Amino acid sequence: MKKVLTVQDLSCLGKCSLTVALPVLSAMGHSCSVLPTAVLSTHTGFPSPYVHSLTEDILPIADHWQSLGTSFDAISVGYLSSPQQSESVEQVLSRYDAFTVIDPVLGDNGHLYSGITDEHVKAMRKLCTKGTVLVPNVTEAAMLTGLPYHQWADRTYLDFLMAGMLDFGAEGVIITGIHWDEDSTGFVVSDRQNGCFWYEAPQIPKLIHGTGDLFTAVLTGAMVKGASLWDSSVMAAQFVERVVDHTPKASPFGADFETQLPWLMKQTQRLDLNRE
Ligand code: PXL
Repeated sequence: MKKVLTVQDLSCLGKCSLTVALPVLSAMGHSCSVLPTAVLSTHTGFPSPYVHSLTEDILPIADHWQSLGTSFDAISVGYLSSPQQSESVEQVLSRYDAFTVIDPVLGDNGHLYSGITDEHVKAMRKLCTKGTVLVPNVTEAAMLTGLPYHQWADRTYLDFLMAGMLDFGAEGVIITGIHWDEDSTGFVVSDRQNGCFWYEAPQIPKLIHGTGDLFTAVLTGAMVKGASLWDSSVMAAQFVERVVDHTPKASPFGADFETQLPWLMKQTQRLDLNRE
């Protein structure tokens, strides 16, 4: 079993972050540990959530783990509730020789999430230099690279976004949530050896919270098993497509991903068989 640590918030209602990463990584057969960055009553897509940041708790938790001689094969980092947390998370990452996936959670659809400041964006730029793989959406890639946000992506624009993201030094970058046109969505992947690959699928017009977190969880779970960046991204995208398809309507309460865990387990078994 691979050991995976996931660093992100616990939003108590409205499935996202830890409440989706844990079940997904467990279903993929990984032993999962958590480092919560904050406890929120709901994610910040609901009005006025109660937010309790765990900024002061991150390092004491990591110190205890260090005294136990822990190790992780992979670490995934998601939502941080303050810019100061990026310093502590950076320190945690430096203690482990682990494959690191960073989803620089900052915003979507051209806007920062409620509570995310310019200082937070700056701190996230620094943290991004520590990732093996970065998984921003188009909005986050624009914020991080300082390029303007374009709702409709063309390949020249995405080439610029991708080049800017690769400048942070990661081995691979996936830019998610691309709107190619009214009817199609997808992502672009680039790793330094194999160049750029584009993925396109029919757009399902439903805004559902937490789909980016589901994508990153599956991607991390597949990559830590040794699957390529491209194969892992396709598996993650297909899982999210199925989940959105099986969620009855747009909802801030999150996606009905639970119904698709058997599919994910079957795909994971195929991955394991291919690698034997
Ligand atoms: O799904 C991204 C996310 C994670 N965590 C919190 C959020 C959001 C997006 O709104 O508010 C707390």
